[in-house]
Amino acid sequence: RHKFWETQPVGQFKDLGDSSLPEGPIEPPTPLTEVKQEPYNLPSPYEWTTCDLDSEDMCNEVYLLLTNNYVEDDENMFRFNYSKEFLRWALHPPGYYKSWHIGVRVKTSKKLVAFITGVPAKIRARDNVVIMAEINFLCVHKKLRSKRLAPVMIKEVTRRVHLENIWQAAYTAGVVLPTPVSTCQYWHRSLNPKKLIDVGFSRLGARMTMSRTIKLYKLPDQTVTPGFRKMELHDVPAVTRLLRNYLKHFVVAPDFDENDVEHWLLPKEGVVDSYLVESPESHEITDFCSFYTLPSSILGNQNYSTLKAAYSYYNVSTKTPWIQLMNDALIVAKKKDFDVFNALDVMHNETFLKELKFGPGDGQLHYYLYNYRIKHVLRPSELGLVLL
Ligand code: MYA
Ligand code: JJ1
Repeated sequence: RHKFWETQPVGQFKDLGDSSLPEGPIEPPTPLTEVKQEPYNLPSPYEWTTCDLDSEDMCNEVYLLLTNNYVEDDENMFRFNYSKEFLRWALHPPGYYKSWHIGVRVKTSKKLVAFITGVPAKIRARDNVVIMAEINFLCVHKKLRSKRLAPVMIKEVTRRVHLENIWQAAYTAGVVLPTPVSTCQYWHRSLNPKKLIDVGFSRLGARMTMSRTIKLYKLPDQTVTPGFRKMELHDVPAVTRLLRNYLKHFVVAPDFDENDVEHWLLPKEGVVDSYLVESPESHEITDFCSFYTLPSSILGNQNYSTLKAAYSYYNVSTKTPWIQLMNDALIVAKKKDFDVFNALDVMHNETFLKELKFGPGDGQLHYYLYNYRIKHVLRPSELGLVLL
């Protein structure tokens, strides 16, 4: 069934019920001298390249490969369209390794035809903080699919991660592989229902007209929570404390320090937006919400080429009720002209999704760990991790 994944240190389907297997690393680290020193062999027309996203030309090549060949929905109507600024941000966190940004070129033409990346992250699994690689942006050009390039790319990124003495990884995928730590559902909140219906992202509900639908999804022009404002650089220590306390509730979650929070959560125009609630009396930071910008190309529509989507990122409520906090997030997203606000059913998101008129999508997201066993499949609400 899974000729490649059966050979890898990941939870296997046959072991799913077996609670005698211990939680933690599946195999021990090997001495660094035993890590293969040369890259894996690619089929002879292709060669490895390390992608420097600081180079405008390289970043453009990666951007175009992903724009034309990355993840689509099950009916091939939409394709993720990560911006260049987003890719630079996603791949340059504190302590990143350039060697983990891996491309494949055609030797003769030098055309970039495949890509995979890792970035380092500290991730807590129950009581253990583990340095891991977060693997993302695995992409093989449409014309080179089903040639078993993906397993070679995964082995090569694994080798380069091992060379940094890191032995675990976290990743997500829309497909089922051996074996999910958790399976999450995408939910969608219409902000621009007319456009969403026109492009086939959503449908007019039964017994609904367009004008009733537009009214249903209307939002106030201004946020309602006193002290709700954009996050600023001086908020990093307070946001880090708030977020660290919140993420303790989950079985798997990032272990963010102030440098991580500055990188991942300080607002970056067109990439990531973060808001917080500062108590007007005590000036305490009591609540936080954030979302990232990930448009999708609309494939084959006469009138529209891009769907502007905001994706819920990390949110914390201690004083402001969840529903009010996230309704304010919807209000700012609407003001910024997003068409839809997407969220997974991770963390405490279930407490606001239905009430705020999110509806379940047709997509799921499976979470995986490499070389780390979690004893039982987790409920999405036990996950405190959002990958980009
Ligand atoms: S998820 C996003 C993945 N990208 C896309 O969906 C974009 C569109 N699709 C493509 O570009 C291709 O279809 C891809 C596969 C590249 C996905 N994750 O080369 P093949 C297995 C892992 O003939 P292709 C993301 O970026 C498949 O089960 N494995 O297939 C996270 C089969 O193995 P097996 C996948 O279609 C990535 C083999 O590949 C995925 O031409 C995390 C077939 O290879 C997938 N999404 O190319 C990667 N899809 O026979 C793992 C298919 O065993 C990281 N396959 O079933 C692991 C940790 C590594 C670091 C460890 C450090 C310690
Ligand atoms: O966006 C997704 N689905 C949309 C569009 C469906 C178009 C036809 N297939 C969807 N729309 C319904 C919205 C509606 C709004 C009003 C309320 C009710 C709901 O369901 C889906 C997620 O649902 N997205 C995808 O399928 C994209 C791929 C997801 C897997 C991602 C893998 C990520 C790789 C990570 O590194």
